[in-house]
Amino acid sequence: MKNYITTPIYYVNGEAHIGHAYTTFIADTLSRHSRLMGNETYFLTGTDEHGQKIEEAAKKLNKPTQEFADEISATFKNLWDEFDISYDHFIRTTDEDHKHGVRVAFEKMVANGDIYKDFYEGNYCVSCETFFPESQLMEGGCCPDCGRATSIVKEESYFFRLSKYEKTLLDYYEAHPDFILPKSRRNEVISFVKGGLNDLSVTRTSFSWGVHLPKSLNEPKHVMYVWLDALLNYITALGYGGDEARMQFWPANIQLVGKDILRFHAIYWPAFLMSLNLPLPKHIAAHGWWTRDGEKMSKSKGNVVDPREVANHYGVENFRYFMMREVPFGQDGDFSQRALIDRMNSDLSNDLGNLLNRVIGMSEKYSAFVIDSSDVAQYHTREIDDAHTILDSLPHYLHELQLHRYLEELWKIFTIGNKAIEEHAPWVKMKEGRKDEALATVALVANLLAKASVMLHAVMPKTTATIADALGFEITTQTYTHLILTKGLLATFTIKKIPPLFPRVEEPLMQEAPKAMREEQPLVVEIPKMDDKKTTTVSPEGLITIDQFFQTSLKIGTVLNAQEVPKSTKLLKLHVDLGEETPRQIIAGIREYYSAQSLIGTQVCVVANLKPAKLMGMLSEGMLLAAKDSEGLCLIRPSTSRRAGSSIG
Ligand code: ME8
Repeated sequence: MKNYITTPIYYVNGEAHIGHAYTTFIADTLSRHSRLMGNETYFLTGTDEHGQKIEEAAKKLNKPTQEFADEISATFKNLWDEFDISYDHFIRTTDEDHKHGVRVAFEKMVANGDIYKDFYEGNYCVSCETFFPESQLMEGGCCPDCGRATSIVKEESYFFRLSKYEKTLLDYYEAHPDFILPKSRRNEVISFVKGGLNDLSVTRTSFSWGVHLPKSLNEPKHVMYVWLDALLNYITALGYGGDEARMQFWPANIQLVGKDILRFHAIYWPAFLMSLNLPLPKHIAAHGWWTRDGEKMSKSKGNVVDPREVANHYGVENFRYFMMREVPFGQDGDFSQRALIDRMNSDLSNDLGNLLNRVIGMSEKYSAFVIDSSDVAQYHTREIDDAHTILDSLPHYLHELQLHRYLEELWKIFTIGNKAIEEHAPWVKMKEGRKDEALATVALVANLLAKASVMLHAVMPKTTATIADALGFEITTQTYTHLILTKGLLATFTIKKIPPLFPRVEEPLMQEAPKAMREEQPLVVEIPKMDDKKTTTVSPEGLITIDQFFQTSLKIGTVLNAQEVPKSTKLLKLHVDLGEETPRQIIAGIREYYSAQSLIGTQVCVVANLKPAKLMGMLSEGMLLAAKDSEGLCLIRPSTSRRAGSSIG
């Protein structure tokens, strides 16, 4: 099966906030799940770069518009790359092949008789790039969507015959009850269309930052209305109007949007597609808003939460889990660190983390890290059956995009596991000499963890890969088929001991003040300096020999404890296990990037043979390896956990 999944393309009038991250996380989750099931999947995201709003934002900064768009578009792409978003294509509406595709579509609409020329006069909101009829304006002529002042615009314009599609659209909604998800949003679209559709002005002459009309029309003053240009990205990304090989992914399966732009996607977009004789997407799915103190978060209001900051402090996958688990799809949610911490401590640390630790611990004690599933069927069919009743119900929630329910149900698998351990108390059975029974319970729980990890994989890809690695298997389409579809067990597990995956978080880790209000401080990483006199000679080309390299002892360390250094904004005091008798004390200048709490239990790379130095009166017995660029600093860590003291090189 082919599965095409899209996010909106985001405006480049400011950097991404957690609202954008939310849509993108959901699309990434659906795409990863689809791939895991073996479907041919295409996941599209990108940036929307034309229109008066962008032109004005660039002007304010005295920058050429293209340069401004390049910069902001790159911040979105970099963030998604940093978050490991598995998009197949990142489209920009300033891409030449997109502009070409838009012109081809426009010509086709003209040829179909759906476009005509006239004059437009109306109240235009630049921020929303939308005309509003007088009747919809708020007091003082303000925009009903964003509350800003609108201005009267009269200009020559081409129009799209939206009114012609009124009845066809209503018939379509009727015949496809799950075209708009959640279903609760369907009525609002239907009543809007029933209220009557005016033809849509689809070109502008008042500014020039947009796709120019096809040469055949000889209208150099006109540029395309930004929403026509933007919506068409979903097909130009597949090569529409050019190399159309990827058009086989059309129609899209799920087009995710925020509720703010549902009207554009559920009314204009289908009408454009009908005009182009293309099939409509299967679902337009609109989620709610993330608010801050009850207000919609938006770039223009400046009340945004920075997703990178949340991810740096709490971990991107914990953050992702939280967003999907906390708020029912379609409803609004208020972002709070407290709610995130509660989810991490109760769901991740208590339910999932503890269960994993218990399996690892018991396998170490009772069976030298090897778990055999041979006796599970004899002692635990009930638990396995219960788990499969839950697993069987999951596709339904995914189909309805009820991700919070999906996760809520999935978590019941951990409850079954934790309960089995309490009820069957393997440690008692071991004492009583009933080793087979004890080991069967451990194997039951290992299998439950394996099954649940497979189903959690799309939400927390790296975390579940680490869990699978600790249990000695890999999450693939084959293991999905075996563990979930054919309800199989893994015959044996060879367990790896790993540090706790979800250390508890006690206090909020981020400062509450919005980003813009915080004092920017330059980073000075205070690290012990090499003793100059001891530095070995380096060749004129700056090359060193392998022996010189090996004079540096690099080791993996596990952070046992971490604290803020009083009176320092930059330093953290860590105690790091390097596999030696006593842990090392290391003073690191990383406080602006990492909270003390988030480091405990994690692994770092340490320069272990530096001459100890004193920082703010405290002895530092090593240095952490980190990478730093204009975006910030990140610690270098092993990709899977290693024994403390393992040498690097
Ligand atoms: O509308 N809560 O771009 P945009 C949840 N370029 N999601 C939010 C959000 C919030 N507070 N704020 C934004 C545009 N979003 C057009 C789209 S598509 C052809 C053109 C998410 O940068 C949500 O998905 O304003 C919303 O629909 C989208 O970002 C709007 O991003």
